[in-house]
Amino acid sequence: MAFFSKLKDRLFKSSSKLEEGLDAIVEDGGAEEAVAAPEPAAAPEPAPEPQAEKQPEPTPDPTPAPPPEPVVPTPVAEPAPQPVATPKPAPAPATPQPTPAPTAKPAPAPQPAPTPEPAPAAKPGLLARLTGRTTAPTEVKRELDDDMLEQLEELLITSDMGVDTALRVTANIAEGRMGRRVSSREIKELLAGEISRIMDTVARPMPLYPTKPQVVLVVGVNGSGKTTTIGKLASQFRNAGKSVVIAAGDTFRAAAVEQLQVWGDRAGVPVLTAPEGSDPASLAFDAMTKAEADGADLLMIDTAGRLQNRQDLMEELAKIVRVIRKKDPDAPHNTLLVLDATTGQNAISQVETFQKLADVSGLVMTKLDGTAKGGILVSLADKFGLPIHAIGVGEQIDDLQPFDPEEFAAALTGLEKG
Ligand SMILES: Nc1nc2c(ncn2[C@@H]2O[C@H](COP(=O)(O)OP(=O)(O)OP(=O)(O)O)[C@@H](O)[C@H]2O)c(=O)[nH]1
Ligand SMILES: [Mg+2]
Repeated sequence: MAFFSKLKDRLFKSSSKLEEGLDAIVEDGGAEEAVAAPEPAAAPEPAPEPQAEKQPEPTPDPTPAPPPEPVVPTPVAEPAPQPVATPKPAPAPATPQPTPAPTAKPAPAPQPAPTPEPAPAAKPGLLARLTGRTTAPTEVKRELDDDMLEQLEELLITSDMGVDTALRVTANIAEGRMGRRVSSREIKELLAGEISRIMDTVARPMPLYPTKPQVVLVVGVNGSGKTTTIGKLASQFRNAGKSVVIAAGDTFRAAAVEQLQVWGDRAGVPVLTAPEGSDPASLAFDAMTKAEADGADLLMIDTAGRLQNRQDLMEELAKIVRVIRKKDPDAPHNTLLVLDATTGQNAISQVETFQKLADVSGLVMTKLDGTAKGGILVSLADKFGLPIHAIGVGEQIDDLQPFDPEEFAAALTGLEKG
């Protein structure tokens, strides 16, 4: 319950955009029908006649949005040690509960003025409206045809799902259903099913190994959320009973060290620093030595944000990796690439670039709150298959959640569970 409503709440921009788009597609060319017993597939009908003047019927779900609930921090990975190189299976997420209709129904898309020709199908609805009784609930359905599929593809592409993924998802939805009349809820369910199928294989928490210290190198372009994510992760690992050390490998900016120290204080984790402008690789080496001496479970190394076109910075990252390997040839044991969801399709080229430079082992997608580009995650999962360890849904310490494909798909499509 808590998890789903929070994600839905946070993903509001994405979901409302997709949700509204899907509703509009079904409305556009759809016709209101009485909600009947499950229809037999494909009752081929002539082009649906515009019906007598209709007021958009309010759907009977004016449930107010639930109040924001306190965050339940869920460790991204389980503390129990695992044999090296065996990724842990996902820990059971805080059992999400179906949450009823958190959003108001968006206004239906404007419809062309219909001709006042009474359609036979409208009878019960019309009667009900005249008598003020709503004995026969109705819903809009549209025939799944090429036009509708094209609109669906476009919508998915604008939600940053990427052309290839959008085409494949749409084709899967179409398969065996052409000519069938579908409601917007059905389309949302089909879409959510496709999305969660793609995402299922990549939803994996960061694996933990018995190695001490397990070195976690955190990389990404400027401002993607590396430092914040380290703070959040350190806090979760610490709560799960791990001893954590953070190395402020961003020696590029003095403010970066201060920022990390603030996060270290919040998480209750020591932060190792070096003077501004000093060599981050030698800081990383010193941090390894210290973490070893302290018997720390995890060493998280923050790095300076780098532009993909800054060759010197990119080389610096490679040097950090070389140097820590002198201490432990298997390090870093995890290389997390932090991506900002608001950058949309640009995330694709970031993954490609960082994969060349470092052995990226998993992704964290930040800023999924407040973006209309949540579809990028589907595109990344489809294209690279890299594990998605966690998602950032806010700036606070608890705003990092394990990635749950079903919840994500439901939140993204605006599917109301329950
Ligand atoms: N809304 C939201 N903001 C986030 C999230 N994660 C990080 N931020 C914000 O994004 C901004 C940049 O985050 P940082 O953690 O400093 O990013 P960084 O990658 O370390 O940046 P550089 O060190 O400059 O490369 C900060 O204002 C964070 O509060 C998130 O999940 N949601
Ligand atoms: Mg930073």
